[in-house]
Amino acid sequence: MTSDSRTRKGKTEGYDGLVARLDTARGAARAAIEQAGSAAALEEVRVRFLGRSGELTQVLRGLGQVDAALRPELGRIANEVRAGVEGHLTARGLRLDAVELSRRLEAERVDITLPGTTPRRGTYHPVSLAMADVERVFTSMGFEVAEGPDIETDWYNFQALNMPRDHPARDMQASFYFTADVVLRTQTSPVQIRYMRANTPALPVKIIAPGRVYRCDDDATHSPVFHQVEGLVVDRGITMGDLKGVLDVFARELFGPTTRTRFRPSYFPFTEPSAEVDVSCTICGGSGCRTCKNSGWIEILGAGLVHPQVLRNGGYDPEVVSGFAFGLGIERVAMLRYGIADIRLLYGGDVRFLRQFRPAGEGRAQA
Ligand code: 2U9
Repeated sequence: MTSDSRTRKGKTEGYDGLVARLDTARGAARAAIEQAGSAAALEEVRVRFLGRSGELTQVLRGLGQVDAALRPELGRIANEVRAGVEGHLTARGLRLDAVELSRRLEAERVDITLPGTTPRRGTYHPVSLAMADVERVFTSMGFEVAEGPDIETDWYNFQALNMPRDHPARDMQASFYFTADVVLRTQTSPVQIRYMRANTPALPVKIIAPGRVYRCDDDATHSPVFHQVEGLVVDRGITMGDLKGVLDVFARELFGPTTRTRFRPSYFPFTEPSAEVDVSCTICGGSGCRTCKNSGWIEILGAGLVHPQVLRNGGYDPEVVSGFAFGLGIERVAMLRYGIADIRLLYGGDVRFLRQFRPAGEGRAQA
């Protein structure tokens, strides 16, 4: 036997042996694939046969030993086996996925016939409801909403409104001071001063200033923190008649179309003349009851024509323009509207009280 024929024979045996090994590997792979019961097990099978040191890969490595003439045929067979194994792996994988999906669908089945849990809805605070109502009425008459800081300087809160440091009117607004010059605003009037100074000489000024105010007061009808809406109109030729017209519309819109108003003379340092404004009793309509203390009237607003010096402090010339202003406490509106006797109920945080008011976005309050 020549060395050449020995080599040739070896290579020929290599060919047959490799074909046999391919066939065995194909059968073994098919059996292992069918037995794999999970995606992880299937992956192990893939590595075992097709991985870097897998059985099929080993056989393919042996290809180099084979007679060059036989190599293409052997390569074709090897590729066919590999493609077959890959096809089996894919098909088995898809079946396992389907089985897993139906297992999960079964395990996670939702009983859609069960009644759901209704989310508990919040309610608006009665002060927010009253505030929104008051804002709605004035904005419908063309008023713009202006805002400003809760912490004010003494000048904006008092001096610009004709209340110098020793003025007795300051006693009616016992205040929280940070320093001699910095104070928690006792009314929203500084917002209107700021607005005028920022916009002068533009006309008309027609704004409401809603917001939180602070006074050193605490009893059944006074809270140290409460809410006001103040209004200001400045233009050429504004009169007390304009003020009466606006507040009449306001009262009817807020308390109903039969509501009447009554103006009584009063005094405020920032308005001249000044008035206290009553509405016919919202409970008895004017015949007299407990709420109106048998007078038929309920005081709801303060108002007047803006004092010339206050106009000047806002940057407007009182020889050219005039204005009216008014103010009301929102807690008082809420208490009247919902029959609340003690202001402290509004700030006690008792949900049994608060839940009585209408849920967000629903009809009127159930007072
Ligand atoms: C400027 C000029 C004048 C606002 C006004 C009142 C009368 C008033 C009270 C009502 C109940 C305060 O919450 S309350 O205690 N307010 O009586 N407020 S006139 O006058 C202004 C405001 C701004 C520049």
